[in-house]
Amino acid sequence: AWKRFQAKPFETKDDFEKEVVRHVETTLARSMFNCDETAAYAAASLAFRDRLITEWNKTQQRQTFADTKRVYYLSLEFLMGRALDNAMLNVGLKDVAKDGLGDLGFRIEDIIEQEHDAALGNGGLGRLAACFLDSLASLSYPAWGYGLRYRYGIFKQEIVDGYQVEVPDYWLDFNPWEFPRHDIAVDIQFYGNIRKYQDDTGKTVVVWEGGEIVKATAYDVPIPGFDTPATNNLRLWSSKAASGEFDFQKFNNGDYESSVADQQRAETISAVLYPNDSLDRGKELRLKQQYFWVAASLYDIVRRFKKTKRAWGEFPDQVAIQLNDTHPTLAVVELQRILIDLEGLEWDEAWNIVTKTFGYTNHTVLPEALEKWSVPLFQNLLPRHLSIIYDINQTFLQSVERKNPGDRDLLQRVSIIEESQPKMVRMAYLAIVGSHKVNGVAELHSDLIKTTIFKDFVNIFGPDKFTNVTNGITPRRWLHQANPRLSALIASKLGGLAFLKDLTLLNDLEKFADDKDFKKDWAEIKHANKVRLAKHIKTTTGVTVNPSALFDIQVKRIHEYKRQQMNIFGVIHRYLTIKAMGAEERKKLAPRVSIFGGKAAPGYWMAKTIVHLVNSVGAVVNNDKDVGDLLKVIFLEDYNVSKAEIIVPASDISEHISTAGTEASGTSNMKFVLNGGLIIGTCDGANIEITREIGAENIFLFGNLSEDVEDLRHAHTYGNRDMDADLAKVFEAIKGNMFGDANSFSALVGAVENHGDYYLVSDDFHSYITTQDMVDEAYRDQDEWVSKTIISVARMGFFTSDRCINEYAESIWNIEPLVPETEG
Ligand code: DL6
Repeated sequence: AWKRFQAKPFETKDDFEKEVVRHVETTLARSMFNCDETAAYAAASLAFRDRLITEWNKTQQRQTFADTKRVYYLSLEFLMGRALDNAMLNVGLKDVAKDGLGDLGFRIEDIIEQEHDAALGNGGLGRLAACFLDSLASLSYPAWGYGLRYRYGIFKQEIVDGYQVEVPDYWLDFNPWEFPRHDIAVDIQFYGNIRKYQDDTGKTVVVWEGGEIVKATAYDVPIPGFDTPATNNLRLWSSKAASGEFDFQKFNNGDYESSVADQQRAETISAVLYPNDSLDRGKELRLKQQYFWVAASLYDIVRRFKKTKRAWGEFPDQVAIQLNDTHPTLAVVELQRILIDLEGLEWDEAWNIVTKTFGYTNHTVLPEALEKWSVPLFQNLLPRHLSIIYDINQTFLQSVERKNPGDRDLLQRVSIIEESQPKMVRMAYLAIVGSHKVNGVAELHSDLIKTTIFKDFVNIFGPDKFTNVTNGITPRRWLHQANPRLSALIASKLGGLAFLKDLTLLNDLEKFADDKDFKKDWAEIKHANKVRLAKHIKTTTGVTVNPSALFDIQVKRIHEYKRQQMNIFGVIHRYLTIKAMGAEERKKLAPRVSIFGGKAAPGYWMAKTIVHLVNSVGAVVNNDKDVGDLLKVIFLEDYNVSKAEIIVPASDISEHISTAGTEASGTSNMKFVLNGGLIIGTCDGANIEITREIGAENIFLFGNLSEDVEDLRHAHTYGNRDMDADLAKVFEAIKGNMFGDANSFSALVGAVENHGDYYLVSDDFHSYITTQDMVDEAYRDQDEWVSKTIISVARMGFFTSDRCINEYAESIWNIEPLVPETEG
């Protein structure tokens, strides 16, 4: 009977309007007479959230009844961006919402703009997780994401006098997209001691007792699939004091401050996202976050499994858990602890279940990013887990020893415990030993991890344990949402939006690469996107840029390995070249706008110096009347997902210029090409596969190859070396205070001149600037350029995150989609 009363999702404009009005008047307790854009955003979001929750409930019921295997994606970062636009598009009701909001007196664009980005991530790793959630739902895979509900996401970046200043990102003031689940709370233990005793049967029992308890409460975020009712769940944990309240005794005694201390200490755990994307600092709070999150998630996963009343041996048939980098590796230990300490399984049986359950994705070869935790810190915070890690290590090393008798070096190299002072737990090794599959995120990267950092493990476990899943991006957000006009133009030629779910259909666009009318429309859309970005630049920086100039964009986290310093040195070289040119020569130059954006980790001084140099160069160049429109240099403040949606569709060329072998994959390279921009890049990460797919004639590759990097570095250290002549002139200009006090930039120059040039800036500089000249040359032939961009888009089908998810599902998780009956 209850089915008759089930909520019915709105489908029409009138029903949508009714829902908006209902939410304004009841949920928000406001009158429609004073409904401003903030309230309209809130009400529209709540209307869509209700709609998603109805489908979310059905999806969960369907999965429970089907009793099917689920995948759990454990990621400390989910860089989701905005939800309203995405929800409207994924359920196919954006036009309905647009008309409905129009009737109520609002422009949909203004309403979308009200939303605060959910910025629970640093960069590539977190955004990949967000794309994966979209694909998992769109493909109807039974899947959950598990993460932390940070009160403060990645900091907001302000540029003050050319310097980066960090401002807290308090994004939770009003978040209509989350559902607090006060009924789902888990007690998480820290510190304490372990006690061993023998039970009546003589079996050794270990108990972890004492210490402190913190409560994890769940907040659910519905994840709508595109063009399917399937709606998955992202569960984010928030920390609270276990008692839930402050200490009344202390309060009554007038000790107000310390009465809330426990509560505050507990809440600190989920308070902030650590802002480092490629550096491990080994802080206790970070380890606390990691354990808090994996323990709560595993409790939830195990509870769900136990409801099925299956035998433990069936756990890996019902549950796949993917470790997004090493951050959730403690889950391996926690599951082993649950099985042996709480469920009474024997070690080997438990370990067999654990290793069949987990898969581990590596996202970097940078040594400074590989997590290690000091043993004393571990011992204090998680004593039982440390003892289990020792047991895992012992069993593992014994098996290595059996196969490689007497090779003590090998044992030391692969030990999960590093014999340093203090001893350290190597989390990547623990993740490898505890998983049945390990994957890198692009072909070159997956090859490199097998031949460098994880080489010994390939010999021990055999090559089959190591695999590659090249990254991808969701075309729903990164084409349809970010570039609606291009998506519509493509749809008009391909007979609809089916390409958004099968991106290889883009192939058919290739036949329009020489179609005059199509090319005109294509170019007009690019120009309109550049006009939109130019407006954004004007509003945020005050600088006027010419939308007909070549837009050259590098937006990503600021890091020496990504080489924004090489880009700005190249810009200075261009500036000096222009200054030295006569009027006739200048006429031949394509005007260029060099656009940078990205955050530097707050403690990463070199990266902050790069930001400062870009701004200082901009201050000089943009005010040099002699140069005018020929060159402008822009730094866009506070790069984030919603800004990327404006920036990415507006590029002519984008830069992906990491030192070969350092960028695991990159994903913005894919976004830019999919939006009709060409790229200049090194033979690194996914650039290599992009080249293979779109053709070498459609990409500007330059620089040394990864196999030469080691020799070059060796030569820097031990040989005589001449600085690239053009780069030397750039350095002279910097040292001559052309861009302000040279001392501010001496570390950047010194890193190349005197400190080994680890990132090979000088080695690659000549080929970089000559390739940039080729870009100028190619851009002059607009007709040919537009054809290249169309052909490139047509060949980007491989880089959808749907393809990645299907690969993970088949080769790592062994799960099947559970397609709702309403779908084909
Ligand atoms: O796999 C997603 C993304 C890759 O595309 C980037 O190349 C890689 O740098 C990034 N890795 C991280 C984590 N650590 N580091 N460095 O964000 O992952």
